[in-house]
Amino acid sequence: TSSIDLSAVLSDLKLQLTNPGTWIGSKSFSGGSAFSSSSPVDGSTIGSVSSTTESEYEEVMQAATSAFKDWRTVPAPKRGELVRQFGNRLRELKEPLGKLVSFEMGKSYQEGLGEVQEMIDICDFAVGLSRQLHGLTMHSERPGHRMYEQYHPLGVVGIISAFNFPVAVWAWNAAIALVCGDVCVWKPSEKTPLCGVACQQILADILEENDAPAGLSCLINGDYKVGEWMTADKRIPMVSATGSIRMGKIVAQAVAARLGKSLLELGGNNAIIVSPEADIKMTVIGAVFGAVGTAGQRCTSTRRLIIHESIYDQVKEALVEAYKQLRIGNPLDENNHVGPLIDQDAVASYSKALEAAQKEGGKVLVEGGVLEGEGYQSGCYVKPAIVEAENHFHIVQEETFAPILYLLKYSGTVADAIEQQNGVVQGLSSAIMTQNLREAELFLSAAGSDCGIANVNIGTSGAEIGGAFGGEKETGGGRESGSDAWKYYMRRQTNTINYTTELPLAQGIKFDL
Ligand code: UN1
Repeated sequence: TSSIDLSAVLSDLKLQLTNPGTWIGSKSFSGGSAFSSSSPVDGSTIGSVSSTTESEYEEVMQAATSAFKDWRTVPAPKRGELVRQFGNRLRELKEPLGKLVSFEMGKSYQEGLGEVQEMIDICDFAVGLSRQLHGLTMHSERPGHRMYEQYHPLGVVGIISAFNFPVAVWAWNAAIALVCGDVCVWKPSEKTPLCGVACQQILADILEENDAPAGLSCLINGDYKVGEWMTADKRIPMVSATGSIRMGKIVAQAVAARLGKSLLELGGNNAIIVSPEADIKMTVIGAVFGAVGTAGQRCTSTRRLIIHESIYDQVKEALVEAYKQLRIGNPLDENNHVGPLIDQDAVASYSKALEAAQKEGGKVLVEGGVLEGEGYQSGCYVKPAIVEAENHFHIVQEETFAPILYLLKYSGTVADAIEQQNGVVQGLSSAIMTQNLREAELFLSAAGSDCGIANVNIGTSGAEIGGAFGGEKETGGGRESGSDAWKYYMRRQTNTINYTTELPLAQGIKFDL
């Protein structure tokens, strides 16, 4: 099971070796220069995609804006019906799409399937939501007046997504945006463009089967310049961007300069606090999956363990033992735990981080290194490493998108551990392992974790779609996916209706004519 039948996957997903990169529903354009997508699994080229040209972008935006005019008046539950069908089609195509994700991005096949499952789940969530886009009613201070609020569709939503979740993060945005009455223009990562084309075609088929406007879902491809057209474009009221803090700052400033809205989901520097009252077995499972799952390339990956000194050696030894069991290799082989990094630039950042950690005084506990030879020809496979470090090290303060786990120590109470956990610029995910109710509740309190996600007795990664996903501080403040994240995809309107023959003014103001 370590290889995939690529031609079967491509044909199931209707992909070619040369694919158009610009799509309005199922209508495609390929005027721009092509760039190729290669697999970090074996280094092979999977296919290529054309870059979107400026005139193609203009066509996309015209189609999207005109589709919005129709879509916004379609009843929300009818919009939900379209998303329901999309979710069902994803159920049918779960295996080939999961394989493509695994092959193009390099995560394990199980995780590729898990990612498609997140798409299916968000579709189900969005279908239910389509009957619940409700506002509040208020009591007016004036007699014979009624006051309430409505949520209306917002417009064209620009989606910029990252390589590490090449299909799910788009689906979180698209499924919610579509039931909210918005239309989507999506720029996937340049590193995973075929996942983008595959998703576009699946949704485009559903649009056609329903005679829905093609411009409801558009795809554009290319480098940061293509992204800049969107961030500068006044026709796009909201840009939802997932990626690095560096990218997020550029997007936020460009969108804010025209007073648009941005929804940012940027880097994390996620820690698990391990209290003296932790269940060690659970801690090891949570920490190891969090640190090496997806080869450490989740926004929610566990980067730091903050361990109480009294159990430090015990946890350390258990981790070293667990790391010995890890099998690194082809992610399509289900015996392997750890697949490749996305590309050789990522390998270089990994190596640099390990060097930097040692220069700052870190002590390597589990040796890293780039793997060579049979099965590792792509040059993207690295060994998960563990380094004993201190929270203030520059390198520990940064998010390195690779399987490097820093062990930090705390003495004192859990409050000291929380201080270290919060002592970074990022604020995405966090966790505590403890069976002590007081520690757990303090961690979850206003004086506890400052992250958007805070877990007790599970790791930092693998959030469910039902909750709002995102984080604070330099993680960008956005919330996607479940809970009431949908509100960001709509515009709120307050309505006051007077059903009397008088016109009293609010605040008791008299204005007699
Ligand atoms: C991401 O890394 O951008 O919580 C998304 C998780 C996944 C989503 C991660 N459900 O780990």
